[in-house]
Amino acid sequence: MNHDSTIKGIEAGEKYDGSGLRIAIVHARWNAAVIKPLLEGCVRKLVNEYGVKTKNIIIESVPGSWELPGHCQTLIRKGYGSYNAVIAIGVLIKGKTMHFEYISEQVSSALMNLSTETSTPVIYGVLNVLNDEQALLRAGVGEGGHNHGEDWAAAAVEMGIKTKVWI
Ligand code: DLZ
Repeated sequence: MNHDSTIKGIEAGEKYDGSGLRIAIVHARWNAAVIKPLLEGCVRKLVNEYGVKTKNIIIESVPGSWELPGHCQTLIRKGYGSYNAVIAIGVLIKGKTMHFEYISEQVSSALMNLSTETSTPVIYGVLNVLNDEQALLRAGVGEGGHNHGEDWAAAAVEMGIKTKVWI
């Protein structure tokens, strides 16, 4: 029995038009074998399903997940509100030390604070997993996997549009 299989996931909702949006993606380079399919799935969905123009998708990388909040903040501030949403992508895999717990907690809070303080949707594309297998399945690699990068694209477009109405 596959204990990873549950009823989790976003309900299919309204189909949003992302053709007028500018989206920034900041991804970590740690665990690149997982980051790559997540990033590809995310961009593919933004372009093919939501009509976001390739020229309006800005992709930057940082060394690891720890650096995600700082660089997302830089882009939001230096971009002077020109990004309708920022997607932070990282993969944290639990090891034998407390490293995972410290980074995971801090990065999560920092991304949430950044989003609420700047009124810019910051999409939480950080996987916090116990092992490589869990990470790969969530990047759509392997049987029964699902690419969470696609869900982050959907969240970015929906929140980008919803926020645009108010700002
Ligand atoms: C150091 C480190 C470790 C051990 N594990 C990960 C990880 O699983 N995922 C990740 O994104 N980054 C990891 N890093 C790197 C840190 O996030 C950070 O880049 C460095 O500590 C430099 O600040």
